[in-house]
Amino acid sequence: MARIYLSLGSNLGDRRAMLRRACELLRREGLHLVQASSLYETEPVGLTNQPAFLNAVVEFQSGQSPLEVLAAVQAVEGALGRQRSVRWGPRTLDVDILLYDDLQVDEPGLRIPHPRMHERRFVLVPLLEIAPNAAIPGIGSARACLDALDPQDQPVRLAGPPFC
Ligand code: GSY
Repeated sequence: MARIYLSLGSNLGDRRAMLRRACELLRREGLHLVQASSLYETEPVGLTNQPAFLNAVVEFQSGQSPLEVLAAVQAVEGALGRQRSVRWGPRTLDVDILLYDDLQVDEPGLRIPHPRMHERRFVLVPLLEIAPNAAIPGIGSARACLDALDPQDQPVRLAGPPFC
């Protein structure tokens, strides 16, 4: 069984319900929930002129391969009506595969670890809440990555842990 960390984000519609439902649907796709972080409200990164996000990180275990996990994630995003007309823009649901054991994957459509996770406070804060010793293969300790970021736009904890 692999240990898999997913990042969930939403900034359109009923954001909290969206993330909880995503968690439920991921379980139905055969991913076994191990633990979930708190729910955080975070300032948008990238395109800043858009609504605030809700973000969380969830740890799952699964015997599925990375590509099978990607298919499960995409099925859940599709089921929850992910709409993205603008790159970096608002979305009902975004699920990113952060870590899959200590594997490094670089295939069309799938890079693990997620290539920008080490510079995203909205990922690192919830990740470290449930995995304080997390390491990002090829980069180093997640804690050191967080400590290296500018201390601005701190995520605000809204609920949990766990949020789902
Ligand atoms: O890649 C995830 C989507 N996303 C987010 C997000 O989930 N949270 C925040 N705070 N900013 C974001 N910008 C993008 S793109």
